Amino acid sequence: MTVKELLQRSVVRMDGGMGTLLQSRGLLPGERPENWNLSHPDIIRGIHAAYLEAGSQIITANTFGANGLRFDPEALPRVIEAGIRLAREAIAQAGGQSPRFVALDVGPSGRLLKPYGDLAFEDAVRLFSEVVRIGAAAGADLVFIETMNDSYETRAALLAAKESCGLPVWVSNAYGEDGKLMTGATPEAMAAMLEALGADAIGMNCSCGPEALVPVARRYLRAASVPVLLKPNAGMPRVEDGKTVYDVGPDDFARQVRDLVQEGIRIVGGCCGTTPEYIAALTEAVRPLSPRPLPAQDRTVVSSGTHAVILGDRPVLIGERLNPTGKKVFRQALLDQDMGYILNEALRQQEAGADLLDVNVGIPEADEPALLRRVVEELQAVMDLPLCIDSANPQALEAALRIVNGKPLVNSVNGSEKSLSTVLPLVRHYGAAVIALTLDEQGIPPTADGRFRIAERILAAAEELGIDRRHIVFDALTMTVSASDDAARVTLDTLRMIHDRLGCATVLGVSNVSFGLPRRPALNAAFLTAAMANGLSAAIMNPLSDEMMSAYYAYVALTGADPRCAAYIRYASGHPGAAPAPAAAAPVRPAGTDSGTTPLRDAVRKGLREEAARLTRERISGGADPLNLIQDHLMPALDQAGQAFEAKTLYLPQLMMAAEAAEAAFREIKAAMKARAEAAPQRCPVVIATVQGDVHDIGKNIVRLLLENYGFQVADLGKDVAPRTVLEAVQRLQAPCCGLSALMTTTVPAMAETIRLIHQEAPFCRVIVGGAVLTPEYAQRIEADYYAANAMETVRICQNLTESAG
Ligand code: THG
Repeated sequence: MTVKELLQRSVVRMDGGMGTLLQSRGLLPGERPENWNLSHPDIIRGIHAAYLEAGSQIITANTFGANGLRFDPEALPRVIEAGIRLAREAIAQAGGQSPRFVALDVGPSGRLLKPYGDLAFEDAVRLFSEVVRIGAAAGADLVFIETMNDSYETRAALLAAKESCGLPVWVSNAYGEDGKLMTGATPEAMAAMLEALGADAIGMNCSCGPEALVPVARRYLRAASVPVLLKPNAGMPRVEDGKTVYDVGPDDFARQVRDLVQEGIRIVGGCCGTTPEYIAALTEAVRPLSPRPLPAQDRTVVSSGTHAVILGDRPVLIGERLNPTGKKVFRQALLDQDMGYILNEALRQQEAGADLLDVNVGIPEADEPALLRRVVEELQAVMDLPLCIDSANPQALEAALRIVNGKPLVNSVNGSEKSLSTVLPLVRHYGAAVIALTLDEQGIPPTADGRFRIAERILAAAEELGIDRRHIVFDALTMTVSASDDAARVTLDTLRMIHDRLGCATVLGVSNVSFGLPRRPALNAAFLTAAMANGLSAAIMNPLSDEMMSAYYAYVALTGADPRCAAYIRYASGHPGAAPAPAAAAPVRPAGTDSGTTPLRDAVRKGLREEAARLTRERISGGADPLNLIQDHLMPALDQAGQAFEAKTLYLPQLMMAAEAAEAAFREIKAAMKARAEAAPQRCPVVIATVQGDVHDIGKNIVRLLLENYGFQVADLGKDVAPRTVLEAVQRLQAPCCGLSALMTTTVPAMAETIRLIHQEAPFCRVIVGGAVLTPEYAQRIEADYYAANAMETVRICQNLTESAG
C-alpha cells in the first residue's frame, strides 16, 4: 500500500512530539536534536518504536531542523540519512501486518525571508531542495513540511519539495491565537496557495491544544479539497518553575481531536508535549471512525501572503493602474525604476478598494523578466493584495511566478496552441489561477458562440494538464462600442453563456468599452453594471474612478451582497473611491503632534523606503534640523505602526517594512549629522543592544545616533544579542548605563533575563529599556532601572546618570 492509498481509505495516525521527549531524555538546551541520530541512535529508534506501539501509521524522522544553515555539507546528509534509517529500522523491528510509513520532517529554516529577513526566496528553495533530495534518496515515503509560521517560507519549502522529488507532500502551519500565521496569513490564504501548488494534505500543528485550534480547523475544512491534518500541542505551553508544562491530558486530547475527525479531519497526531501515551489514547479514539468524504470545492480563490480573495461571491475589483499603456508617467517610472511612484500607485488603488492589483511592466526598452520580478517583490513588501501578473512574455511570467507570495492570477492564456502549451504548464507548476482570453490564432470571434467554443477548448486543455476548472477565469473580451454597435452585447452574451453553462469565473477589462468616445466613465460604469448582472466575477478597472466605484458599490448593495449596505454607506460617506489628494497637497499637522500624518510619516508607516529617503533628503536640503526629523516624523510614524501592530490592524511584515523605511530615512539623517557628532565632546561609554530574538533594530539605531550626537561613546552590539554578550560588554567597558530595546512581546523575557544578569554581575550599571511593545509598567515588572519612551528620553537619562556619577 502507498501513502496515498492509506490516506484515501482511512483516518491516518501520525506520531506525537519528538523534541519534548528528547529533552526529557537529556537533550540540552542549544544542542541540535538531529545530532542524536548519530550520537544516540538507540534513543531515537526507541521513541519511534514507542509511537509505533501506540498505533502511529506514519512516523516522522528526527530531521526537523536538519538544513544547510545548521549543518555543514558533510554532516547534513549523514544526519538526514541516519534519521530516515532509524525510523525505517523501528518499523522493521515492530513487525506487524499494517502498513507503516516514514516521513521526512522539514521544519522552518530558522531565518526570516527577505524583505523582512535576510534569506532570499531562491536561497530558501535551494536550502529545502537539498534536504528533500537527501531525504528522498534515503528512502522517505513522504515529505512532511511542518510548524511553518510564514506563508512565503512555506511556499519555498513546498515548491522545493515538488521540484525535488515525486513523493507526496503534506504541509502543516503553526497558527497563533489570533488564527493567523506570524506573518499574517489566514487559513484560507494558506489553503488556496498550498492546494494550487500541489500539496497532498494541508493543515495545522503546534501552537496550542486541540480545543484552541477548533476555529482554525473548521476554516481549513471549509476551504480545502485535499485531506486536512491536525497535530496540536498537549495544550498551551506554560512556564512553571522554569519548566514548560502542558495542561491537556491524553484522554482529553484524544477526545478533542476525535471530535474534529468527526467534522472531517483526516490526518491526526500530536506536537509539543504529546507522548506515546497521547497517541495510544488517540488511536483508540479514532480507530473506529471512517474518514468523511472530501468536499468538492468550486470557488475560484486567489491569495496574497496574508489573505484569500474569492472571485464571484461578489464581483471583485482588479486595479488596472500598474500598466504603461496610455500612461506616460508610469512608463517613465518604469524606465527610471522609480519604485516610489509605482508603490504609491499600488497603495492608492488598495486604499480605494481594489481587491487585486494587475501588474504589467511591458515596455520594449526594459528587461521584462527582471523588471516584473523586481516590481512584484517590491509590491508584496509594502501591500498585501493578491496580484494579477500581466505579461505576454512567458519568461517574465515565470520570473514573477517563482517569487510571488500566495496564489496569483496570471493574465493571461488564450486559445492558441502556442499560448496553451507555454502558459498552462507555468500555471500548474507555480500554483496560480489564470485568465483565459476567448481568442485564438484566428483572432477574436465576432459572436458569443465563437468565443464560447474557444472557452470550452481552453477548459479541456487545462483539465488535461490537471488544472481544475475552478482555477480558470474566462475573459469574454471587451471591445469598444464606438467601432461596432453590438460589441458590448456580444461580450455580455459571452459572459452569460460561460457563467451559466461552464459555471466558471469571468473577468473583463471594463474600460476598453468606451475607447474613442467622450465621457468614458459614464459608459464604463453602465457597462460594468450590465456585466455584473450577466455574471461577471472580476472587473479590471480603475478603482480611483468615482463613477465606476459608485456603480460597483450600488450594484453590490442592490443584489444583497453587501450586508446592511455597510460597504455602500462607507463608500458614500467617505468617498474612498475619489482620487486622494496628491502627497504634496496632503494636510500637514504642526510638527510634534503624535497623531496625524505628514508625507514623511506616511512613507514610513507604509514601508516606502525610497520615498522616505527622498522626502528626508528634501527636508534636510530645505533646511530642516535632522534631529527634529527624527522626533517629529520617524518616531511618531514608528509609534503609529507599533500601535497598529499591537491592535492587529497591521502585521509583522508591514511593521518590518515600516522599520526599513525609517531606517532608509535615518541613513540620510545620519549622513547629514556626521560632521556634528565628530565635533561634540567625548562622554562616558554606553552599551546598547536589541535583545535576543528581536530581528529589527531601527529604534535602537535612532538611540545610537542621538547618543553619539550628545557625545557618548556608544558600543552598539546590534540586534538579537544574547544576555551574556550584553553583560560582557558592560563589564569590559565599565559602562554606567546600558540601553536595551525590544520590538516584539515575545522577546520581553529575553530582556528580563538580560536585566537580571546585569544587576547581578555588573551592579554599577543602570539599565534603560524601550521599544515598541514596552510600557512603564512592564519595564517596572521586569525590574529595569529606567523606562524611556523615546530616543531623546534615553539621552536625558544617560546625561543625568553620568553627570551625577561624574
Ligand atoms: N482583459 C485582460 N487584461 C487586460 C485587459 C482586458 N489588461 C489591460 C486592459 N485590458 C485593462 N487595463 C487597462 C489599463 C490601463 C488603461 C486601460 C485599461 C488606461 N486607460 C486610459 C486610456 O486608455 O488612455 C488611461 C487613463 C488613465 O490615465 O487612467 O490606461 O480587457 N485580461
